[in-house]
Amino acid sequence: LGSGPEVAVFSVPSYACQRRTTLENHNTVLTDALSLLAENAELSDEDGRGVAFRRAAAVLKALPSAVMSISQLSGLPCLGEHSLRVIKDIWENGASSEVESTKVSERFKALKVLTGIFGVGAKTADRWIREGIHDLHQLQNSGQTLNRAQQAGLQHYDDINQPVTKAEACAIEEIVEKAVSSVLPGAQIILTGGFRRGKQTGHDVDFLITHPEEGREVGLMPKVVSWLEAQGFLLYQKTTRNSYLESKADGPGRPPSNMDRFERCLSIFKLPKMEKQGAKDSQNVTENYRRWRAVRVDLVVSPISQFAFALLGWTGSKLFERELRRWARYEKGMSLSSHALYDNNQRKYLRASSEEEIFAHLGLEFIPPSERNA
Ligand code: DCP
Ligand code: MG
Repeated sequence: LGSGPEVAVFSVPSYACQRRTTLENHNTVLTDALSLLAENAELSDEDGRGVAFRRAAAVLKALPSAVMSISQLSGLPCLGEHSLRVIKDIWENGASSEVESTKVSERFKALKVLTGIFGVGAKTADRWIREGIHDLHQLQNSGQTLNRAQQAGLQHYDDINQPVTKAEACAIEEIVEKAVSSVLPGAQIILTGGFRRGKQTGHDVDFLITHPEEGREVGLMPKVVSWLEAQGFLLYQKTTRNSYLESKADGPGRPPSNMDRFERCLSIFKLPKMEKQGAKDSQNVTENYRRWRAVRVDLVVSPISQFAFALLGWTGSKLFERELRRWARYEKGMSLSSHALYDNNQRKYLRASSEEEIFAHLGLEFIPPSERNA
């Protein structure tokens, strides 16, 4: 690795929402390392450190080529002392000792396994680990009471931890489309999340549902869920109702949290296996042979007046969303959520019927979904 002045110095703006980040990543060794440390921090209730590592990884993801020397990094934003130390370690020794020791640590491995259960977050996993539970076997023998989500999560653990393919996402889209058009003709659905950003796999499938006439979407979710249930497509579902209007009592521009308040259905789908997969599986041990597999699916219903905000908020990536909100607040004095954009200076909500308009309100160049992979 050279360090001569002949190597171009990279320059990127500091907010991820000011940058174009495609899925083409020229620095995967470095970003994988930083992402693992971010994940470990997030699982350890150290969100601040987690975001710092995520931001550092995102800067490297946005570079047009592989980093060849430390001098190229000098002008880059978001690379703190800790992240730089990790990068240097990888350069000098081929690997980061911190990353390698994290990977093999019992605590990290246990946190990964336990939070791999749908319905189990970092807090629950941490409590179980303190009680001596490190894996699924120990959990099952522990006598811990599991809620309905966790029971379903445990039951379908292997399926849910196997990445969802684009083909499976499309198959589910067809099913949901049929459900939605059966219960409310004219209603529209759109695939959001990672698949909208062009990813070929994901941990779940995210959909946004709306109707072009405001108000017609009210009561839609229970009908969609009933249709899916009657057709045998749901292994688990939990619907939470819309609570956005209630939250307005909290005052404009001060959302109680980053969580949005749409009517939302967290579900586990029973997806009939597709031809190719069925064929592959039939060679496996017969007791594992099933004609379906479990897939995590999120459904969200939005009124058309909030649709652009919901679409922007549900397309991700998570860091891109976080950066949009940070940009809005600190650079523009605005509050952005998946429901609305509030201008604290003008003391009014700014309407938008497309993502393009929201970027324009925020004074940002429009970044298409495929370039929001920060
Ligand atoms: N999101 C949100 N509020 C939530 C959950 C998610 O605003 N309570 C947003 C941020 C995510 C997007 O929705 O970018 C989709 O969430 P996922 O966790 O499914 O993330 P991805 O789809 O980007 O990743 P994956 O491909 O792993 O599913
Ligand atoms: Mg997703």
